[in-house]
Amino acid sequence: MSQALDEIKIGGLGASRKRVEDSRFIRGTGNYTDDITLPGMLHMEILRSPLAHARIKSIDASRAWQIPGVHLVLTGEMMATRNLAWMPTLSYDTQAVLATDKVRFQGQEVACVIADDPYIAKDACELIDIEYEPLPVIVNPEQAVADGAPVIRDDKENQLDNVIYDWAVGDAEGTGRAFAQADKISKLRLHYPRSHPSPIECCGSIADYNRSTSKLTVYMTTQAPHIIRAAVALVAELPEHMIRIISPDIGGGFGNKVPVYPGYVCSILASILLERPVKWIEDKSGNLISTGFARDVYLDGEMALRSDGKILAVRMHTDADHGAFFSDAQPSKFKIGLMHSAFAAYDVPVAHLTARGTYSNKAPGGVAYRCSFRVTEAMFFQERMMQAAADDLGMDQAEFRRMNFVPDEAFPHRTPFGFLTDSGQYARCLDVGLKAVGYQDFRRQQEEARGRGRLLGLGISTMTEPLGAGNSREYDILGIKMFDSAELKVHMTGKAIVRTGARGQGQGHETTWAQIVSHELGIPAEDVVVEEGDTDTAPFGMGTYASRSTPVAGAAVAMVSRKIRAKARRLAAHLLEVSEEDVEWELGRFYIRSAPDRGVTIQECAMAAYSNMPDGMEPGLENTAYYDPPNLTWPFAVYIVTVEVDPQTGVWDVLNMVAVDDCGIRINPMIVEGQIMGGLTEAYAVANMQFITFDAEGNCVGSNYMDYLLPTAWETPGFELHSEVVTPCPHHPIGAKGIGECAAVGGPAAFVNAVLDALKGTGVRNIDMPLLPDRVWEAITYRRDISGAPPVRADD
Ligand code: MCN
Ligand code: CUN
Repeated sequence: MSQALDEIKIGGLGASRKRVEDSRFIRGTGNYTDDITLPGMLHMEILRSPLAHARIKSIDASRAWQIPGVHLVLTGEMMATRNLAWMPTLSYDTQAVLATDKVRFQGQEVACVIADDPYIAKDACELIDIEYEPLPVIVNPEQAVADGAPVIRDDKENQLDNVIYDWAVGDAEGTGRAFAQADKISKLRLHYPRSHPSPIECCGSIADYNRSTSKLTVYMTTQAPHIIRAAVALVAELPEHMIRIISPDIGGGFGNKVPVYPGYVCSILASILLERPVKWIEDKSGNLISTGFARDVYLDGEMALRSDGKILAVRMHTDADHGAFFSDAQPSKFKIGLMHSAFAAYDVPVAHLTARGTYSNKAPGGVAYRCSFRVTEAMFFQERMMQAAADDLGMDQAEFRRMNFVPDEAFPHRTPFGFLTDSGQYARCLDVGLKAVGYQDFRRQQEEARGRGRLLGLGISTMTEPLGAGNSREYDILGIKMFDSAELKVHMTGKAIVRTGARGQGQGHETTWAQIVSHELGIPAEDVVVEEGDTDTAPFGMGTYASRSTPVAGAAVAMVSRKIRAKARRLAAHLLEVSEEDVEWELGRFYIRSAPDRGVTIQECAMAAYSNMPDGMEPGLENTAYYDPPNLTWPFAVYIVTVEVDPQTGVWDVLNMVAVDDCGIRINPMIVEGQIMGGLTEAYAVANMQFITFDAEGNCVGSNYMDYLLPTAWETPGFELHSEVVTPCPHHPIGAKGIGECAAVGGPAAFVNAVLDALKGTGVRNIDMPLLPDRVWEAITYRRDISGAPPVRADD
């Protein structure tokens, strides 16, 4: 008789285990970078540029040096003597650490003061005298390529204009032929505005250089500690084994903590120069105006359609505004990230995408804020185009999508831009969503309400997203191939520690990695501790972003557990005195095939690994696995929103929101739901209220949390989540796909589509996000098409 353990009871796959990390988070006993105090620690503050574009004529720091308690003032000139005034970016560009020649965006780092406390440092910053000569400012792609535009990156030898790249993918000729045969062509111009991840904890670091050991330890808010170690070794030319990067608890990452920021570099250099620990903690406005913006992409989209609704071809041109430095942290060889994941879920025979990236006098943009590298923009454009096309054809929104979906039996499917999607049940997800929202009923109500002057709307959005960067053939960061790792040490009493090369920022890795070990070995999840984020102890890995942890590091956890199980089987055979071939496995236990009640538990095997191993066997029960995924994982989701718009005020309320997510096997259903709710909340905020842009002088408008609103429980609508569609990932060891970003990626279009559906019949074609009430009202009342970022384009 089977004596297998009950997997849910021991906290294995599918158990909604409470998050173990929350015990410290909700008690306020987490250990964040700013909680760490080292003996003799000094504090660093950054002086930022008030101007968006100006030549630096002089910097005089003499008054700052005289303040008691000031230990060091760093300027670009001093950084230059160490070859550190500029640093390489992850996109093969360069970025100023501290400005030398010019400032190129408002908020750019110009100098740093290191002092006994942060207040002295801040006061001293204000005493640094800088003479600027203002230059003309560029705040959008149109201005960037206009005749006579000033060249922002005149520091680069061959950069004679503001264009970073011109990139194309797909089949231009074939697309042209398909457009020539179309019954209808549907066009749309859109802007996905800048948005900011705005994690609760800002960026920060404590660099601690110890001359007597030559060791540099840096505590920092990074999503990818090993990459930082490599960067410090290569850029600062320090020996890699003498660098230890530790990411303590992180108060939200959301992509904001992937890039390397000047503050990190300056604190490291300051610590080396002063031989004391130097702490830098970014303040809120510094974080909001200068670090890791996302999006800011314009689209010109066209769809060639047959009159029965079949999509014949898609043409897209995107203009991306990258700000002053091209510092996207994206590990693909593609210039505009994975923008060409657009239309992956639809059977589009041929497509062509051109993408141009330009510099502007704005903070560096292009961080992947809860999306795998431009996928958010891709899915938003796709789903807005789908809605416009259905409307142009006079077709039902749901029907139009269904008839163009890639069918279940067509996987693996080659997308029009060359990706290979792995699996999915798209139509089924749509059906579940439509049923949940009461689609036909709502359409009737909508008609009826319209008769009485009330505007109801329903928006559909779908998304599929390439999650899990690598594989190593196509993805690398500055030449380092993308893969990930896990190390598992099973102690003699059967308790274990697992470490990975990922680094969670709140996603629950400490809970879910233990569940994978549980599933593979039958060790109760509570007996497995998870540790991430210390380069001296964790195996080499590429960190956490692009929802790659489950697809890659999670897979490595499964694979290392299997290595451990293989060794345990040999130990079991030895304990049971039979040959290995006669040993069977069931959860938590090996037994003799011919005598099933004679068996040994995994814990007994663990003890034997240290006390009773067979002759010739290496002692211990530990191993490491590196996992190079064969493909990306492709989760799918359908989001449906219903709204009511008040035509008098432009205010819109969400009536209902239904989410159907298929991320394959769910390790922890509760955590997955938490991820989806978080993502939908962010999607709602971006669509409804978050407004951050730049005026003609390059001043950041909305650079505070009075204007850039963070959604609270008060304004966030309720979400109805559905989990009944499960398509296991065919190439992942436990069938899981990533989930961390899906809702933030697919969500925005559902809200916008719903509002525009409500306005159908008023002649309004488009309103770009955020759909603030005044913009909605303006569209209804006289504009019909509200596009672009408001202050810049208000006169067009
Ligand atoms: N999970 C699961 N079953 C699956 C898929 C995932 O149980 N089939 C669990 C995982 O084990 C993990 C969580 O869900 O605990 C998210 O897993 P995954 O989709 O692999 O994403 P990552 O762990 O790689 O997280 C990155 C992703 C990104 S890129 C952003 S941005 C984002 C997000 O996660 N930032 C977050 N969610 C966040 N959530 C919090 N609280 N804080 C952030 O900064
Ligand atoms: Cu895509 S933002 Mo997350 O990758 O850290």
